[in-house]
Amino acid sequence: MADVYRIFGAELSPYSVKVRSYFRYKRIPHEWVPRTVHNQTVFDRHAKLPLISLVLAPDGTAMQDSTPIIERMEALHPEPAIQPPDPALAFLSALLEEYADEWGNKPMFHYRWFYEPDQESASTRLASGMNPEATGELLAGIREAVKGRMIPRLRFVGSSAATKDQIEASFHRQLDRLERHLERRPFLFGGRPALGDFGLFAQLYECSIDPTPGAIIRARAPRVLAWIERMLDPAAPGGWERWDALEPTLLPLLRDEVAAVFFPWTAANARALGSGEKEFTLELEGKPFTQETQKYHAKSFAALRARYAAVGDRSALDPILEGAGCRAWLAAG
Ligand SMILES: N[C@@H](CCC(=O)N[C@@H](CS)C(=O)NCC(=O)O)C(=O)O
Repeated sequence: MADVYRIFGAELSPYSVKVRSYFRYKRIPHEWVPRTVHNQTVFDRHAKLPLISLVLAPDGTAMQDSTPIIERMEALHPEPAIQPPDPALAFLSALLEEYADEWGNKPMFHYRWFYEPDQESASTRLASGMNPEATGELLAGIREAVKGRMIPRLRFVGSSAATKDQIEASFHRQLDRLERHLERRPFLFGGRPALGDFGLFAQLYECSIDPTPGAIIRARAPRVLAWIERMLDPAAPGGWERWDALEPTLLPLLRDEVAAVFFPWTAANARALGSGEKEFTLELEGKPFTQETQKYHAKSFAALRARYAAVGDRSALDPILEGAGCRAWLAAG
């Protein structure tokens, strides 16, 4: 048994990188274990789901799913805090994490598996990551198998020729809003990283290491790129900011992405799941957006609503959510 936490993950897995940055920030002794064919047995023994990351604690406890992993570790390692002390800002940070995990994953997955140069690049890195000794024809075969598995999964995130413009417009908007916001601060809520930073950076880090979205980030969002690099091993040089300082550039991200895209999509997914529909369509940017209903997302959305309901005094939070067009989505039955 190891005497430090072991994070089984991959450089190409946003949720793994998110957990790794969290452990680094907290200075929790850990070992990053690239998931390969060589650790299949130990992985299968501990993983309930075939998903990375998998964290094994020194006492053998296995943890999966990045948000609950972070929540559990927070109880043991509360310092440095990853949530602003202001409950309104702490909720916004959790909201941005949810947006990133559930919607921010779409552009990431879309760019990686929709365009050929990205397919080639990602499948090569995934194949050799899982099979470090494979070369030549063996590696080529594994790479084809990876593509054969991942490309059809585009439909799970709703990416298709019909929806690519909506997904890409959202990516550009997200980058532009973030670029403005990060002009004046190193992290989303000021001088130190919050939960929202860990979630959001991880999806964008993956974009930054893929050819097509990486070129877009380099061309139009240098501050976002610098923040992504900071978030790989974050330090906490400064303090938290107040809402009135954050508002001018954080509100546009909440309004134009979280309220305009993420919540309508979330609500449509939850409705479809409730009525047992396998697929749902909603209008985004004046065009239909169709995708398969996602179970996991409805669960995490319910957790977000419960978090909202648990905020004791919402007198500061509600006007912010109202102004951003987010409140009705959280409060509704
Ligand atoms: N909600 C989970 C998602 C984990 C997840 O989707 N992991 C992906 C990689 S990023 C995975 O392991 N996919 C299975 C596969 O590719 O076989 C979390 O936050 O950890």
